[in-house]
Amino acid sequence: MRKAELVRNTKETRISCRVDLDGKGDCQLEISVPFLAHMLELFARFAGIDLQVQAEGDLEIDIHHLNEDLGIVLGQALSQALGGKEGIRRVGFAYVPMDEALSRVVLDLSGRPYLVFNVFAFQVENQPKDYSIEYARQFFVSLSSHLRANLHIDLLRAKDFHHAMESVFKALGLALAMAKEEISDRLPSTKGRLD
Ligand SMILES: [Mn+2]
Repeated sequence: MRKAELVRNTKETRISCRVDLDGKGDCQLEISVPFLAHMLELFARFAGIDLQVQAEGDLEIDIHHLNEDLGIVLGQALSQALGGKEGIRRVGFAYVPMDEALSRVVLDLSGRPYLVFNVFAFQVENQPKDYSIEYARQFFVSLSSHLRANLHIDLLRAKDFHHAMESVFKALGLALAMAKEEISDRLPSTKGRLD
């Protein structure tokens, strides 16, 4: 059963998360950053994982803590659900467009956290006040660190911010769908462990 359940409460945020890697992409998200909830719903659907998240935090300051901590909790939950990673493909990649925007995400569930994030504010227009390219970068720093994954995110072209972010989160989901697939009975490492 590739499932995990996590609760993380701090003085800044309160987050609970349940994930089923072999689900159907069903989501129940109560996240007080609606834009990020929308992106995580797309991610889960494209990844084929069931995701339940309840998250609230000190938004009277700004979304910084909740955004970062959501990346931490989601990364930890996915990592826990992946377990020993026996039999998975381990690497996944995807290109996903959204109208004029096109993103490529390449993911290796290697146990070695490393983020390459080639998404830049100058590439997009219509950045909303409540989210930004920099917030997205901080979310993916947390996610890659706690998923212990090598994550390369490239926004190849775009104009509209919302389209750009949708293409990134969908491509991440599709890359994870490929990487988490169980294709053998062996650990996908010549080293003998993935941590
Ligand atoms: Mn949308």
